[in-house]
Amino acid sequence: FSRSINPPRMKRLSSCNSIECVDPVTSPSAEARVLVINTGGTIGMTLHDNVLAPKANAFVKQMRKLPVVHDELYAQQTRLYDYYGSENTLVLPLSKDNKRIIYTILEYKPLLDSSNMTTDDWGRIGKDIEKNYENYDGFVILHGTDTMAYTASALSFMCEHLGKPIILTGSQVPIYEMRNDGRDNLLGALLIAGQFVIPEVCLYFYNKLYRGNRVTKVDAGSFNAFSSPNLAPLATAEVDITINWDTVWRANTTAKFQVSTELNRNVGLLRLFPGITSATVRAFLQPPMEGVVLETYGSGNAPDNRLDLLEELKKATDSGVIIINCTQCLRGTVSASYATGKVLMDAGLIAGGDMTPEAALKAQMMAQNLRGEMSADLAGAKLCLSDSRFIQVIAKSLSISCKEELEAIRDALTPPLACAAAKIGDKEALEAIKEMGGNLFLGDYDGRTPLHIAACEGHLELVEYLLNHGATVYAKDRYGDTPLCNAVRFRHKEVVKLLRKTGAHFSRDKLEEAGTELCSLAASGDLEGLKIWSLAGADLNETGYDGQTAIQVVGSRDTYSTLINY
Ligand code: ASN
Repeated sequence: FSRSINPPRMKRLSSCNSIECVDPVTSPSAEARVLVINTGGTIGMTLHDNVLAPKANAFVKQMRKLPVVHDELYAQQTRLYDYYGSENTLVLPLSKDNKRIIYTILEYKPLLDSSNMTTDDWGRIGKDIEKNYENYDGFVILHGTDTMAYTASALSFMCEHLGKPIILTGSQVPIYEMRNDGRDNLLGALLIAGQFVIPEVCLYFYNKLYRGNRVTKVDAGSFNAFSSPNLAPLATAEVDITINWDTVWRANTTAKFQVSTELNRNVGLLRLFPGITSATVRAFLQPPMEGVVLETYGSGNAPDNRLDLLEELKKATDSGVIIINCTQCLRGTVSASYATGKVLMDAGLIAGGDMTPEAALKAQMMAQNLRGEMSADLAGAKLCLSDSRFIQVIAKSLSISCKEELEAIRDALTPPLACAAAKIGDKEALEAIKEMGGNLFLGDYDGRTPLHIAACEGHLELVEYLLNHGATVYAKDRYGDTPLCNAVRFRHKEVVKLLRKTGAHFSRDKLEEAGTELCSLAASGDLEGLKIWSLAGADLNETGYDGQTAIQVVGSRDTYSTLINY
């Protein structure tokens, strides 16, 4: 974005006179921004010589004509196109929760049928997300369905320390046709990407949000084209959108988001079948092959009377080829229950658990569950919800016993309890809440999370603990404030540094509006205040409402250099 082309946001909203228009002062969190990367797929295809193929430069024009995905009146009233400097930015009608989702469509050239996708295309998508990461709350990738599960798996491993949602979607019928699934899929993906901090690469299709590395395409002729056989959906979009927060994967890190595009291309997928020859297996395992997913029978079995086959596999693993054992079955896991499975372990294969072959192809460190692609071994799992004495006592006094009601009590009680613990810096209490199955990243009635509170109080150690246990730096409270805003406001320098290291940043609006606040700090000689804003990412050259910068207001070169040398 070029700021010089774009007038500031307040100017954009000043001409707004619609009664639906949300006051940006009282509801600063009312607008969310989503980047839509259109890579192709059926969703934007048209018929050419009786077959479907992508059509360039048509998608945005079509979207603009559909009132359910674009509110032209709001765009005109708020000078959306001037502000973003292009007509590729659209806005959804007001959501049920009074939220506006503004989305910019970046169309790739050429648009691809996803059968043509390569690892280079995955790299391009990853890098575009990395480049635009701080400008958007979430990302939607329009993609063909044929290889969507492969791209979703690859991206899930390429994105390290992800803190925002990346949602792939597409359709089975082009959005240009009267009866189509593209409109609903796009709408659902946009609403989730703009409203929920789900820090995962996901796939949204037919009212369900799945973890990207758990899905596989199961139906070529149904709108319900995908299945996640070994993991329940992360969210369902029925009358309401319900997020299954217990299943959402957390980054648990204080490191910044980055995309790694180094993928090993010397990998392959080999499916066993009765009668497969050892010559086929040998040929497949020849250099430069470095990693193979072997699709085996049932719970990870292969003939234990075919010494010729087993010898080829052993030779390959001995020479350093990594071979992962995945089942051909749609559902279930590889386990060591049969003699026909043990021979594969003896040959040096690694058990792929319940991973999809799509995910297994990309996972580099097989023994570990890197991005929730594999179910944990639950043997010896610790306390579960119904074991928690505290919740039990409350449930008893309310005459509650069923699991759903217990969960409802837990979810209602844990955020305020966790916030109270965060306020007094009580790590042990937070650990106890986590033990009883409570999520430390959920907000209270005002959307205030324990991380917000710890940031206000300046409890550095607790901030670090929370970040390492699922808290997100992108959580916004009811007033649109993030933990970073809170730490700046209460001037906790070390907390600001840690949050910044983890990838926290001010929103684009906040940065543009910061000029006036900075000038006012400068006018009162509050250098400490200016320093902390600058540490949080504010630009001291940003102008205030009267066109002056904070540095001009400070007025002295010495003070200026103190500031910039900070
Ligand atoms: N062939 C199309 C693609 O994968 C299928 C689809 O998108 N429904 O690009």
